[in-house]
Amino acid sequence: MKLSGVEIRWVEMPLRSPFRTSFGTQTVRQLLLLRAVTDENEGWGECVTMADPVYSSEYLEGSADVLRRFLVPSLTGQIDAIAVAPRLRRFRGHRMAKAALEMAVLDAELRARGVSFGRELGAVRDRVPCGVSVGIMNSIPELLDAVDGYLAEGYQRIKLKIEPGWDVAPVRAVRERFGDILLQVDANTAYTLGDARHLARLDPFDLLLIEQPLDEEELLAHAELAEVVRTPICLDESITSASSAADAIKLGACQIVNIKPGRVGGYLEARRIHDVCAAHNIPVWCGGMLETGIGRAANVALAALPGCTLPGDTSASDRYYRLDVTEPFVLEDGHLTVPTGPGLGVTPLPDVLDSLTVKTEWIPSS
Ligand code: OSB
Ligand code: MG
Repeated sequence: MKLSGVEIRWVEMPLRSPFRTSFGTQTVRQLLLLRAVTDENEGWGECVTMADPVYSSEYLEGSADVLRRFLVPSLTGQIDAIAVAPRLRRFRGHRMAKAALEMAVLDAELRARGVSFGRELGAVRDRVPCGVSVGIMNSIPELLDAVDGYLAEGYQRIKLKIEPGWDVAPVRAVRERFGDILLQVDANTAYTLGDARHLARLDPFDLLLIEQPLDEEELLAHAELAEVVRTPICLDESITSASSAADAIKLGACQIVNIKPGRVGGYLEARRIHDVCAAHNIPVWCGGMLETGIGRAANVALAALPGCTLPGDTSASDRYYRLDVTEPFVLEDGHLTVPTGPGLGVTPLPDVLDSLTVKTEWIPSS
């Protein structure tokens, strides 16, 4: 396959409600959609960087810049998806930008071959159970209302964003009000090892896991924290590759892994992390970055792998957006259906995509 170039679209999607985490409040999801044009087919990719470098060091304009100046121009001559990461390896970091480019090339290739993402990645289910990530709220009653609504819609697992000052009380309130639901928390690095005793106060609430309590570089501290708290530790930000996942497991820094394809450089590396974790009996689940229907299609395929034994942050389109760029993903009986068409199995609706696009740029690959 030969790549002629990539069209980057700056897309702005108003969120239905503000999403507050320990790293800030999102009201509009600004992201890049990539359209790879090859001699065989077109393929779509989604770059999950946030506008600001607050979740990880990557950010939207940085991704656009590295794609324009270094990544896309490296994909000259014959190229297939498996060769993308090796070609881009000499450029350090920028995993989300690399992931988006590999995704677009993989989609083009799979569409040409008539193979779906699910089949290519090794999906073993035709639908996946879904969880929902609930942001920090202004008050406990407001939180209980939000959780109540999501449970009524059928979500099978609730994840609460926490930070110092918003942890034990909201967890207790949700546990007391809703009883025996699947419940977990995500701190997005908001704590230090000095908070270990405080975090152990979450133990009585039988959480499935606590996600990324400490800084992304603090693997040893996570292992020490695991000696103090009973709640299983799950890593998100710290896991950037199959090799870092293997290290974290060996160190005892995590008992569960959140896999986000963007964070780890692509869906092919995401599958390797899945395999490493499966070999160590470490449960994994598919995380989310407030994706559009493009990223969601691929995430739902990943979530259908055999080792994804916990519900993921793969919520329906209407949890995020009034208008998605694809036909909406709709929750049915707490599940989303894994697309079966070639490649992602979905494409952006041209008029909707145009209405959400604020800028377009064509990057030739040579
Ligand atoms: O830490 O999992 C996270 C969203 C943006 C950045 C980081 C995270 C999240 C979420 C939302 O928790 C997951 C989703 O529903 O897409
Ligand atoms: Mg997280």
